[in-house]
Amino acid sequence: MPKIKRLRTRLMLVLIALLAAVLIAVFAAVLNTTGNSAERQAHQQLQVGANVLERLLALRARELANAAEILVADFGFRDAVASGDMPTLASALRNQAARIGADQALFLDTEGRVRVTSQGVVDGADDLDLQAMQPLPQGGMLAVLGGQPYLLVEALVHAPRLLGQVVLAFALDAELAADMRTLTGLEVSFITRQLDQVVDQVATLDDFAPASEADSEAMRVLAGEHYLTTRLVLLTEPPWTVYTELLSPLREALAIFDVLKRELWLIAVLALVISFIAAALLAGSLSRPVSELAAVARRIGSGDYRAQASLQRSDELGLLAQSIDQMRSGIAQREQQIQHNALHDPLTGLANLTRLHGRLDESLQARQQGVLVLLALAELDAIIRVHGQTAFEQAIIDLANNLQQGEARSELIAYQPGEGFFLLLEQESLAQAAVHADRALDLLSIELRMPDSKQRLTWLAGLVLWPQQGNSGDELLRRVRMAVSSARPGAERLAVYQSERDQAYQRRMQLIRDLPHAVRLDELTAVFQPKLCLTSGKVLAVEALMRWRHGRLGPIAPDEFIGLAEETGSIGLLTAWMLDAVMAQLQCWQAEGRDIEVAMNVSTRDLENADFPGRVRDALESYRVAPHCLSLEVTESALMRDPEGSIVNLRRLRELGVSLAVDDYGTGYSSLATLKSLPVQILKIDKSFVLNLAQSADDAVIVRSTIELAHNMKLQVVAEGIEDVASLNWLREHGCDIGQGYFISRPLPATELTEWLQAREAIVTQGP
Ligand code: G
Ligand code: G
Ligand code: MN
Repeated sequence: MPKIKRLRTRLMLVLIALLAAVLIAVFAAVLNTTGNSAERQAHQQLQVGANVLERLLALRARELANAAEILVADFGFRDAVASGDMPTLASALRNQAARIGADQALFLDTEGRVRVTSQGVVDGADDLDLQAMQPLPQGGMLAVLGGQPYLLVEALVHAPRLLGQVVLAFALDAELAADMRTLTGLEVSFITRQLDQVVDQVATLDDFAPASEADSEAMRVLAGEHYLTTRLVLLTEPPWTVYTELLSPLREALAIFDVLKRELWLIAVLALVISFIAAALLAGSLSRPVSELAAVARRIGSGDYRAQASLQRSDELGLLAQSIDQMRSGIAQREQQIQHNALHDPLTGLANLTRLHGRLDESLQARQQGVLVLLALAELDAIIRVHGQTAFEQAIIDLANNLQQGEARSELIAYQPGEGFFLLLEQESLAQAAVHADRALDLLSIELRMPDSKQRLTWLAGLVLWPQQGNSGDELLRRVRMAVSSARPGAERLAVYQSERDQAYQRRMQLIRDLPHAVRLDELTAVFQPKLCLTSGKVLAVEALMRWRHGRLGPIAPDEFIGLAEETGSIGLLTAWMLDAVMAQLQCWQAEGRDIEVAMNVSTRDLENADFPGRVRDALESYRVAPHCLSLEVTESALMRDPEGSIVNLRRLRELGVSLAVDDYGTGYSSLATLKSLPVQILKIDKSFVLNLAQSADDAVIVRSTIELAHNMKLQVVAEGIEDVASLNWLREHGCDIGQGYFISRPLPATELTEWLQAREAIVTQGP
């Protein structure tokens, strides 16, 4: 937000600063021109004033001159002069002076002495107190009389000879100054100086003080007022100077501009206020939609796609709003897609495991009950292998549609590649769900038609009930998988989860996980069980059997882990380990000079492996063990599973000189013909027939015929599982070649077995 605020204030500041600059410029220009024009006006006024003064003096001079001429032309006056009638002269002078407004009227005799003035007859004869005199260009003279300036005119009195002269004087006094002021509107002063001493001064201004003579500055300040001045010199006769100073007050000239200035100020203030408001509005109109858009963008960012950037504007901001709106709907669409993808299987469009998981958890939380069904294909790998992934996926899509149409009652149908379809049946009992699942199985069990083949798909169903059989989505999923893994094609195609299986399953999983590490962790050992030759009573052979002591679970029976190793492919590791252990033990016994045969068990996986015979040969060579000391036992069922496949390896093993035995004979359903075609020399009758031999007539029949049969096929017969002396004797009597069983000895670790053998040999050599 601070950015936006700055944009707004910046806009306003720029606009107002611009306006202020313009106003200042206008003000400066106006002040400048008004100042100039005021000065010019004042100047003109001064010029006019000066002219007026000159004219006034000229006019006065002419009036005085006329008055003087009239006076001296007057007969009576001349007569009075001639007769020396002074009182009459004085009265005539007074009358004339009064009539024309002269300040002085004088009569001077021919000697130039003052005899009569307008005030009266002068006693004696005074010289005129004239200090300076200079003719004026317009006529008349300017003179300083008694330290005061006067305008003088004279006229000679002839009667007919020159009798004297009349002088009229007009003072440049306050009265004249006041007249001038009225006429011109200027402040007027008359100054009389003797050198730089002001001898006389009159002025219309009270506070007037004359400037020094040198100071000819045009502008003066008097009593706080500005004046433009000009000086008009009337007389210069050193040491006397008379001049007039005219002052034109600028205030008046400027006063007419005051209104203009006031109006200008008003306009400026108004303009500033209006532009401030306008700028605020404009800035607001820019920044408001911007912050609106920013708010919308923020809401979109936080995942709220309902926020609509709807600015009804046709400018760039409107365009931006439109674009933001498009972006919003685009993002919303894509996010919806992503959300959909996250919760749905892309192939079928059904819910995926994540969604199913969520729904299960929800249902559990809501304390509801229901059944989860997993519908899995029985031979998934084989079908994909045979028909190809594409055809399989097409079939799955069709099946998904079938299910959706036929399974309207299911709350949720999910699909997980590699696993199958899940049905979530809420509020259903196990029995209802079973019916349901069965119908779904029928829907799914279609015939897969290929151009050259067709195959009916076999589906299995696993069911788990909640909340009784699990209280989390995870647990339910794990258990429904377990349930389906225990279902079998046919009557058992529907399996409900059972908890004991769960524990067994867990253990199986752990064993499968840990098997590959058993070798590295040194958890395997080999034990050896003697095989007794029933004719000679000697022990010339032993069977090596593997033992696994699991780090956490303790001893694990081979019946449990060998099968798992075969299923998961770890058997190769175990066989390799066993081969090593057997060879090392054989080498050991050879070194002791004990000539003994060791039989080890191999699985079908080993026989399927083309490298296996080579490995056996290498082991025999590297341990320098004679091949006839090694015997390999293969269970009958393993042999029968793929006789043709194993036969090549069996032949190669046989060619090495190793002897081969059919183990657990009687448990598989081997045909005599196949048995005959295999390169085996030994047949081991399964212990299930031997354990109860002495008691069971049936077993006796089987064992006896097996011995006969084997002998007919030139095979050596071994009976394992001899647990009592009766069985041993029975077998000896019926021609069995070799016996093996707890009665003779349990499987023993190598050292114990060696001791056992030594103890036995001691008895045999001593003789029974
Ligand atoms: O002796 P015991 O009950 O542990 O043997 C159980 C089964 O495990 C027997 O069928 C036996 O053949 C098999 N078995 C024991 N050791 C090995 C072995 O090293 N390799 C294979 N493949 N099977 C073995
Ligand atoms: O590989 P084969 O299935 O042959 O392995 C022999 C199995 O039989 C081994 O697990 C061994 O421990 C077991 N066994 C050997 N002798 C007897 C016996 O007398 N009684 C019983 N119950 N099992 C035996
Ligand atoms: Mn065996």
